[in-house]
Amino acid sequence: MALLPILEYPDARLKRIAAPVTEFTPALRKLVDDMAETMYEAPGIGLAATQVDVHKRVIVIDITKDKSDLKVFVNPEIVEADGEIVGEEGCLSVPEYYDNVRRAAHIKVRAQNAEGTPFELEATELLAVCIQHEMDHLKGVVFVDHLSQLKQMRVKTKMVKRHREQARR
Ligand code: GNR
Ligand code: NI
Repeated sequence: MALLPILEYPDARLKRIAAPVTEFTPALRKLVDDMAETMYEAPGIGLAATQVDVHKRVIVIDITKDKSDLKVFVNPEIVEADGEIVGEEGCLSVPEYYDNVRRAAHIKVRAQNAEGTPFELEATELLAVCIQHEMDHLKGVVFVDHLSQLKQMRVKTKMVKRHREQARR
């Protein structure tokens, strides 16, 4: 297993569109393992391959406190969505910034696991929010892209400052 570096906003690579996974190989298993380790270490409740500069449709999620329910979604598609929920989101690619985002309250997702076996899952609340947040990453969308232009400018300024300070250390 290995920890993978996480891209930070406004890195242009976070805008890339992930390609569908076509081959379920040991390399895919390793990617999933490394992404899970990276998510747990961060710590975060989800991670999209885009965030570790791998532009494939792969997501890992575990919203439990005790790391007891790792969910892997390969080639996820939302097949049903209804209702609205507004919740505060954060992102490992936008450290130390949190803001409210509107999402569908209830979704049905169709995906494959790391072995390629298809499954469907219904989700509400935090799990639904997290799946939508991760699926946005696969489309090159970061949660701050849902905020006003003014807020986006402020977040960019804050991140550029953060990266400048990191470079001086
Ligand atoms: O760790 C994370 N927490 C979180 C909280 C509210 C809504 C979404 C998330 S996902 C985030 C990890 C991350 O950046 N995934 O892409
Ligand atoms: Ni994120």
